[in-house]
Amino acid sequence: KTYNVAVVGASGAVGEELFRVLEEVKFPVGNLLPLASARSAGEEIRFKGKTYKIEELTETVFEGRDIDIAFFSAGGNISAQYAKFAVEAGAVVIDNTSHFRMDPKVPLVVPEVNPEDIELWEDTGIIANPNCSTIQMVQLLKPLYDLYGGIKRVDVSTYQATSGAGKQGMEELVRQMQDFFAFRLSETECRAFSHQIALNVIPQIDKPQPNGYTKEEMKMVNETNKIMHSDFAVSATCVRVPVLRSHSEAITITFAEGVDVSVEAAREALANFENVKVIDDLEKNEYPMPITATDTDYTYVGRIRKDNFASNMLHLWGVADQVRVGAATNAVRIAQKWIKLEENA
Ligand code: A2P
Ligand code: 11C
Repeated sequence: KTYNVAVVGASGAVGEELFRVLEEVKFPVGNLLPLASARSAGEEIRFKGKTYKIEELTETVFEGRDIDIAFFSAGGNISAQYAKFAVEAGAVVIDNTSHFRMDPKVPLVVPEVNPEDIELWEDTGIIANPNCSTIQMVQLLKPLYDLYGGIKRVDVSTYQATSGAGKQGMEELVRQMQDFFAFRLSETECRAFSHQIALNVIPQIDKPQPNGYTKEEMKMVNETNKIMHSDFAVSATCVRVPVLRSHSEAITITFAEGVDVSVEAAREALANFENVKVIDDLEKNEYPMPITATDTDYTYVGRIRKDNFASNMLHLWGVADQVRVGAATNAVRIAQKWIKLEENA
C-alpha cells in the first residue's frame, strides 16, 4: 500500500529535508504534491529520481488529489489558514509549526516519547510536531524520568543554530562571514536576526513574552510537559549561536529529594533509548558537537555528570540536527507510526 503525500513549504529548509528523509526511509509514497507560495510555483524538485513541479498552495489545491498525509512547514500563519482545507479533503496533517501545538485536542508527539498520543489524531485530523529544541530535550529527559520515577525541575540553556530561522537564517550567517573576510562586517545587513549573528551570540529567540521570557523559552516549558504528561518546573534560556544547523543544549535535571543519581546508570538508560547516542569520554576529548550531529537522525548526549553539591542533580549536554531530528525526521517518524495505526485499524 502506498500513501499520497503533500508537502507544504516544499522549497523551504525543512521541506527539502523532508524529501530526503522520505526517500531514505523508503516511505511508501504514492503521489507527491509539493506546495509553496506563488513565488516558487513552477520550480522543480527531485524525488526518487523523478521531477515534480511545485504548485501554489491555495484553499482548493487539495480537492480531488486524494492526499493521505500533508506535512506543513511554511510557518504558523500558513498552517492556521490552510491546514483545515487539507483535513477537509481527507488528509491527516502533520504540522511542523507552533500553531496547533498547545491545542488540547491536538496530539503533540515525539515518537520515542509519547507515540500513544498519535491515536488522538482523529479528533481534529492534525498531529503537531514540537519545537526543535523541545524534541531533542525530551528524548534525553524521558529515559531519565523513567529511571528515577519522575523529575522535579529542569534548567536548560540552548545554543541554537541559524537553521531554526529557515534558509534565510543559514544564508545570513554565510553572508555575514563573507562580509567579515571582505572587511565589511561593520556594514553587514541583519534581516533574519535582529543583530549580527556572525562572530556573535544573541540571547533572544522569537518574541518577548510578558513574563520576561521569550516565546521559544516558553515553548520549551509548555511543550515539554504536554509531551511527557508531566508538570515539573522547566526554566529555559534560548540563545542563537553562529552554527549552521544543529542545536546544542546544556541541561540540568533535578530529581526528587532523596534520589542519589548515578552517572553510570544515567549513561546506560540514555544509551538504551531509541535514537539516542552517548558520546561521553572527557579524558579523550569526546563529546557531541553540532558537527557530530549534522546530517544525522540521532540525538547525541555527553558530558554527563553529577552536581558537585546536590546528589539529586545531573548535568548533561545534548546535540541534534535541527532540520532533521528537530523537524523533518520527527515528522516522518510520526507519519510512520500513523501508518502502523491505520494499517492495524
Ligand atoms: P516560498 O519559497 O515560495 O516562499 P524556510 O523555513 O526555509 O524559510 O521556508 C519556508 C517555506 O514556507 C518555503 O517553502 C516557502 O515557500 C513557504 N511559504 C512561505 N509563505 C508561503 C505562503 N504564503 N504560501 C505557501 N507557502 C509559503
Ligand atoms: C528556532 N526553534 O530555532 C526555532 C525554530 O516553533 O517550530 C522552530 C520554531 C517552531 O529558531
